[in-house]
Amino acid sequence: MFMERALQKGNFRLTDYKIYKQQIFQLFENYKSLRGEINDGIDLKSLETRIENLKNNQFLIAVAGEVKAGKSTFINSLIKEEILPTDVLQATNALIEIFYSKRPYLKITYASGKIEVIEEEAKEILKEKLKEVASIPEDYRDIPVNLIDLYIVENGELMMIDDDFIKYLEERSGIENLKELKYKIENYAFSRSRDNIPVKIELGYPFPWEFDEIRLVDMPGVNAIGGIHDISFSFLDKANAILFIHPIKPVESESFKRFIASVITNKSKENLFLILTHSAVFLEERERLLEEAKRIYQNLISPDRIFAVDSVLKLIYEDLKKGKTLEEIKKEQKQKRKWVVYFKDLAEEEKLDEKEVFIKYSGFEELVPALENFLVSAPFLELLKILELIKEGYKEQIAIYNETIRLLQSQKKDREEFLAEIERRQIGLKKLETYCYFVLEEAATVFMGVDSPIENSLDQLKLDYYDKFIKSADIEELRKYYRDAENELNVVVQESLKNISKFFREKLEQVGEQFKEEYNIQIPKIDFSAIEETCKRAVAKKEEIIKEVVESIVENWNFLKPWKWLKSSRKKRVVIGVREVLDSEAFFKTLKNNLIETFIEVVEELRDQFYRAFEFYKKSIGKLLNEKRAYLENLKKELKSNEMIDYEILMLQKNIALIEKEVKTIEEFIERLLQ
Ligand SMILES: Nc1nc2c(ncn2[C@@H]2O[C@H](COP(=O)(O)OP(=O)(O)OP(=O)(O)O)[C@@H](O)[C@H]2O)c(=O)[nH]1
Ligand SMILES: [Mg+2]
Repeated sequence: MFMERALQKGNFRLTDYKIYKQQIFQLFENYKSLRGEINDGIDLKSLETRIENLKNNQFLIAVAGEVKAGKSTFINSLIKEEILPTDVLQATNALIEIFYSKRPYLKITYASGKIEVIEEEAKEILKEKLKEVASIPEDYRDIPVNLIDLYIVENGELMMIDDDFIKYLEERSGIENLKELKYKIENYAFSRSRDNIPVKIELGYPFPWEFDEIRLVDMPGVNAIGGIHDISFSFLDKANAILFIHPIKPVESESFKRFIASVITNKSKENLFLILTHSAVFLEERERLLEEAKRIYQNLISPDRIFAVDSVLKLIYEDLKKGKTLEEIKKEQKQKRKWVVYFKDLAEEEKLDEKEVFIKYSGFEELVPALENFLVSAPFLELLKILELIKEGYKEQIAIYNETIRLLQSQKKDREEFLAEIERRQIGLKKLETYCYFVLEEAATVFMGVDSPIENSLDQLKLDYYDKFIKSADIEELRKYYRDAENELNVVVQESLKNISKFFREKLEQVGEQFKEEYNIQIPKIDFSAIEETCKRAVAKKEEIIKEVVESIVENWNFLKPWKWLKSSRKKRVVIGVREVLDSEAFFKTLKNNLIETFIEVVEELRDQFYRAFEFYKKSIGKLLNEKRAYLENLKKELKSNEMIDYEILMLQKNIALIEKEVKTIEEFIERLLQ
């Protein structure tokens, strides 16, 4: 496709995207009014949905990485506001969503359901509050606070810490000798309750990063041994971009490898960036380390997705832009002090001005455009597709008007001749309809049945994932594979629909030539993209069911209470006593089996849905042909005076002129986008 190719070299910025988006809304309004009641083959409903989706489009950026990698500092430097607390340990279950809001506010949802909202407060107050609820005192760094919190979320307050519980914590966290820290565990656990464990933190702030469509998520740190929690997983799964933050030294990162291998889905890998932070600390080695990272990870992530940055330099740059002097910055914050001193010297050496040196060495000048380009290239492609569709509609409108003009002219010349002409076309259409049914029959034998490509893909998928489910070593892997399977199912559906459309399109084109000569009729345009959308939606019903299942797993993805999951989302009741509950192996086995069963059911039902969607093609084509026949029938019935005919022709020509002007605008627009 030329569009995809043109977009690859793209250099799209979010600001351009916003402008173009606005323009396309206007073009669509024009299209709707010009089109009027005429059916140009473009499915207006489906086009409208696509426009709506563009309107509501949001970009979700997930920022993940190990504890203390510099996630919060990175986000602050990106949004140009030091609002997230840094240098405090982010509570393991508390992820913070940040988005643009004219009025600052902070909303905290606790496990008990209690909601706290702070509005219209100064930055410092929001920051303090965030620190209070979303972080864990450094003292508790050596105990598995996340597991304790999770237990309380599920079971309510802990009344007593016994040996069994400590043993359980040891097993789950991989931390040894927790017994010695019993007092600390007690101190922590007794201070926690559902009322003070946050499950969702949302921060709206008027940060001066221009893009109100962006939502950033500051994720709790992942660690090398364990993976991530389910809330984090669901965010990663939804994210348009995932930024994995890692200090530039040492470049080799076990957590990153594990993150790719068994945490994120295959689909999410396509959205992954590796951001190496603290690059000012190793300024001399920076290039070498960056190259090394590109080499080490070459099989995991494309080199143009790896960046070296220094968030603190970027923060100093933003301070300077806000009018602060280096002296002031130096005094204000200890952590910036030495960089101010060092880079001031460097600026003199390199004859750069103050601002230049900080932004240059921050690395953000490379990262931000690349990130923006990545985020908006998919919506840009959608913009182009919509423009092409509208253009196609217009072209069809012009064809219809021209056909009508010709008919009107012949009506004026010789009425007998005119009637004969219409009848000929009607016969042609009737034949066309019969022919379409032949095509449909042919399609049915190609696309349905035991040996069809769809059946083969579905069977293969079932086999592949059966194997993966069986072999997965822990719940995390199982979760990833289940999502992978779901995504792949989706791909099978989309590919198959595309193939069916292609089949019809080619067949109809062939036959179109023939009919044009013989009957002087144009085959009506069929909006295959809309048919595909509709079918996808019909099939997607199945997908929602998949989602429900996954969500019920996610929600109850808790080793402490496996029976809850088994009861709530499966019909089968598995009774496991409290003791056995801690026997996670048994739980894992049961979970695996249930998952496999569910998956196979899902595939089977999807198949049915898919065949039903196929019927839809039949209906759509039949409907179009009928409409066209009725239109000719009407022309035949109406008796018109010559003046009336002249007037109508004039109006039609006027319409054509208007449409042609609009087509030209669209063509210029497309050209600009592809530049
Ligand atoms: N020089 C330099 N220091 C950085 C950079 N990024 C973070 N830091 C420092 O590293 C420390 C930890 O940064 P945070 O942003 O709190 O790290 P985090 O990943 O959010 O940590 P957790 O939320 O606890 O997992 C802070 O003292 C930051 O000032 C960087 O790019 N360059
Ligand atoms: Mg943090």
